[in-house]
Amino acid sequence: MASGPIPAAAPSSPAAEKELAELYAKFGAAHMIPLWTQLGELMPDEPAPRARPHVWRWSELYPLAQRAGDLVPVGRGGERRAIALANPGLDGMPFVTPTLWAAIQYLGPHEVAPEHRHTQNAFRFVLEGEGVWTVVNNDPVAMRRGDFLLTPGWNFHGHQNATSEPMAWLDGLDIPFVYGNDLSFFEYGPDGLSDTSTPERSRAERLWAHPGLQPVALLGSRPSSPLAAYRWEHTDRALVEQLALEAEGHQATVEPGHAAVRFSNPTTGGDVLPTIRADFHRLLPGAATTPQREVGSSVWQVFTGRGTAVINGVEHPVEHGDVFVVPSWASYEIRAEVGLDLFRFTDAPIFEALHQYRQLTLRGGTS
Ligand code: GTQ
Ligand code: FE2
Repeated sequence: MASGPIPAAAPSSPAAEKELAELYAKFGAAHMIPLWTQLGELMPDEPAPRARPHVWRWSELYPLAQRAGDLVPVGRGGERRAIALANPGLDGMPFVTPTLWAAIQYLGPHEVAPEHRHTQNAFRFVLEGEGVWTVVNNDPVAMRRGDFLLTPGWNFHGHQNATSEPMAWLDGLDIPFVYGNDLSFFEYGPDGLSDTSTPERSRAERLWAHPGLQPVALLGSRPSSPLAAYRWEHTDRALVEQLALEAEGHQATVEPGHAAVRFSNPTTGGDVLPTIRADFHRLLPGAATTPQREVGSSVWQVFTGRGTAVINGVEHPVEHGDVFVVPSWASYEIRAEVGLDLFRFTDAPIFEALHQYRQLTLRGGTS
């Protein structure tokens, strides 16, 4: 760490300097560090994240994942052909932010990723393609374009590509949070999948995917959503309706031309996972989000369209599949050039639960 300012009462005579140097040496030997040399670094006036704003281009991510599909087998041990997006500010760790993991996972024709479970919470978001079933807690869940799928911590899960076409998707997990706090437990499941059937609808959806209706046999709040799949047709329809209602003069959108939905846990109305928030945004051509800052970090993926992510005043053009990261307290704003659909996930539930959450709307611009 950089050393901070010398305290006002620092002595100046050569003898005093020598005594002071000896004191610092003894601090070091005794594994002690004085606060006054660290204050600016440890307790900045406002968040000074090491994570950097960054954009990963789908046009670069996908071909590299494809190449991994050709060269690297998937199976027991490595478990997944998942390639993490590594934030350039995080010392070469495979972390997109200090709390979040984002990876592109690729499964070739008829490949199987074996079952395991871990305390890390996970989701999948499908940019394009179909044909993989993720088996969560013995329940096969189809993965298709635009779907948002959950794998809450400690559920056994594996994936199966039941088709002759490859499929890739975005994984999000709280791996860095669990790693940084030494909370990881992991267990292999049996080889192969517990259920190789390929139903249209999972048991989780048959139980939980009826708007506003909870099965009475299973009432009670749960820390993670029991709804394993949030289908694109529902997300899309909700956004279409918000924009239609806005056009009819009703209050339905976040701001003019910006519709958004939060994926939520039907047993609580809260976030889908204890550590991860996820939502989906639609901007009409020319629309923009209000510039703001929030603590914690977020990761966005462009689903369709084209626009600009302005992060800390820097304009990043983004399009289909591009992933970008907004570090803690960075100012950000999203502008749609053409109609723009975006998926986003954040670590906000962690910081809301700990009463550390803060957000600031910047009406006068992003500077
Ligand atoms: O699909 O089970 O990207 O366990 C990282 C860890 C995916 C998975 C990742 C995992 C998985
Ligand atoms: Fe996993």
